[in-house]
Amino acid sequence: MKSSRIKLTLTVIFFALFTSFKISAEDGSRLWLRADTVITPSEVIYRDTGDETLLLAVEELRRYWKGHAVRLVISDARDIRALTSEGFLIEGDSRSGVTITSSTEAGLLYGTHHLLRLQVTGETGGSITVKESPKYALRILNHWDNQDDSVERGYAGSSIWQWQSEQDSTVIALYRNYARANASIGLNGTVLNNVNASPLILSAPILKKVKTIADVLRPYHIKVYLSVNFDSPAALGGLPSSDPLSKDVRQWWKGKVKELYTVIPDFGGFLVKANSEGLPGPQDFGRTHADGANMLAEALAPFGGIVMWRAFVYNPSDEDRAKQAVLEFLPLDGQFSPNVLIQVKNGPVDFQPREPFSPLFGLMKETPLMPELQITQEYLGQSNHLVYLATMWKEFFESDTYVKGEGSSVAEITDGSLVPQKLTGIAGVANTGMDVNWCGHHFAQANWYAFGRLAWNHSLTAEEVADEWIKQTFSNEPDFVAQVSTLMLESRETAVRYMMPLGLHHIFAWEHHYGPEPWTDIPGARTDWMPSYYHRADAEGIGFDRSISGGAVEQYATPLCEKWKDLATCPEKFLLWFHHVPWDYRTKSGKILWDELCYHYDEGVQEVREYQRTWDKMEPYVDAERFRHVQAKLKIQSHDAVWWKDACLLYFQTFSRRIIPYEIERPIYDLDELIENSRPKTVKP
Ligand code: GCV
Repeated sequence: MKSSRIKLTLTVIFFALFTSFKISAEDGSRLWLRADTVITPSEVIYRDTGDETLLLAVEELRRYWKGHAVRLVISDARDIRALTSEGFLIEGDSRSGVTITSSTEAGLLYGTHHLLRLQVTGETGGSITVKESPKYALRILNHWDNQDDSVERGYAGSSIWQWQSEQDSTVIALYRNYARANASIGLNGTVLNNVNASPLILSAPILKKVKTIADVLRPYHIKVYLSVNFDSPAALGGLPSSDPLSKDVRQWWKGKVKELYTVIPDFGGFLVKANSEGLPGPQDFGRTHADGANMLAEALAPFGGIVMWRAFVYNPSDEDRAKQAVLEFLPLDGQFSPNVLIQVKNGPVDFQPREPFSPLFGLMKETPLMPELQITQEYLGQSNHLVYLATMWKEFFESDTYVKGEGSSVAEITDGSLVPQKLTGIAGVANTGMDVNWCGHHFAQANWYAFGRLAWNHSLTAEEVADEWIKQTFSNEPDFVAQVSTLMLESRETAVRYMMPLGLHHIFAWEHHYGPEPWTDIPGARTDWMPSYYHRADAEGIGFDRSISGGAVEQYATPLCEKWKDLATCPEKFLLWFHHVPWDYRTKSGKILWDELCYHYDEGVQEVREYQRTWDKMEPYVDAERFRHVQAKLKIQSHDAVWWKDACLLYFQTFSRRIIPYEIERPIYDLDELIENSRPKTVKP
């Protein structure tokens, strides 16, 4: 038996046990769903139509609701009609009874989870009135899982779909737990496989497995989607080409889609990465992204399916990589079929610890855009660093694009509230795997949680989401909540400080994206994968000058473009993103740039050490197992922060030729040794 299978079996046994009686071990497998089952279930009043989603809501309430009776009502009364079909109204009082009303069973399930969340977080004391609809219609996880069970940029073990194993009761139970977790945070879709898709995903044996997954997820109101390889007609179907304008190719896709809907009647649609990082696409046949997307859209439309076509495209060329998505997609605005969304990463490069928003948001006015966020921490310490991403996502949602005047935030543009959209959606690259705690780091669960909560309601604050998560996952103890919440809320800025302060970006080891390698320059490899392409350090200064005429800054609307173009008004968090800045440039603090950089790196290091001290004080509030696990991870993070600081400062010092301006701590590592080894020998993740 493979070790992941053994782990899976143990996890499932664990799940089975905790639903029947309280156990004290805490390995994180229960996620934020840790409420104890009630001994005497409350009354749940509902009309039994046999609907599976409704019955799930009933079961949740019977198991976990501690208040008076709950009534579940399907209604299309006027106040309910004002909600979207997944919306709900909760009214009542936990002592005299609560009613959850929605126009659909899915809404009742979401309302149920909302009510239970209020109970665990201690907010069901008085009368309750909550009326909610999700901000985005499609709230989807993207799994970068491969059929061999590996996960691209996955740091929590092998694929939870367990493609290589039989889908026995153990595997099915795991799917169920996954679906329940997603439903509890308001998600409603999942793309099962990697965007670097194998054509085999559409082969009959795999579709059989996909059907099983879809059947398990359906009652939880989670639709299944697949990433497809654009060359499937040739690679899988044996056609001479995959040209989207070929009649045979179109027919092949129609046949395949029909086959899919025969087995999965509510199949969601396709996610496509095309003509990107070496993958096939319509441009291989002299066609456009619109030709490719519309061909698939035509096949899916009769069944209500959609296409999510990714805008993550760049080619090795003289054009700045940050500009390329706009150059390729803006000319196609208005040419996409109504059931196509363009899925756009939050920033114009690639999920960096900090990026300005992608300028496609706002520029593409005739096409629904679906933000793509990355929950898995590819560039943020993977599953070793504690980095709470809600603050980063809030920064993105709240970014003002100015395309409709001041107050045109990315969130309001994409959710259809400012500019009506035919479709609205948001995607998050999942961080789940077969690790017993699902995400590798207990605190990485918070990012899965936060993605769901913000996809449902992006106007929640990062703090509100953190508090909810802490209370459900760990403890309601006010001191614990306050201290851990502060730590989480600062953690992203800390990571920016010790990794890439002041707008630096993409200076990672180019293969694994874990640690710093600002020096890497591999002859013959793509320049736009090399750190030197991004930091451009030289004797004069550092940073990527995107403020030149025709530079990436010009893809932003007035007044952002002018503000960011001018070194004096560019926010310092984006300084080296948009400008090549002299080492002796005076920053707002009065320090020269070199010193400012040095202090940022050091602050990052000191902050992680502070997190270690804070966490050590939390021992009384946390079970020993999770306490030690987080403590060990923080130790790695603390080492890594020093590694980042030393590697970057010692390397950039070879250009700046200035001294590190403090005595707090001299570099621990040696530059030659760092360059020789991809990571310091002392640290084992
Ligand atoms: C799935 C980055 C990642 C790749 C990823 C790609 C994408 O380049 O490093 O692993 O591929 O983005 O989003 O398509």
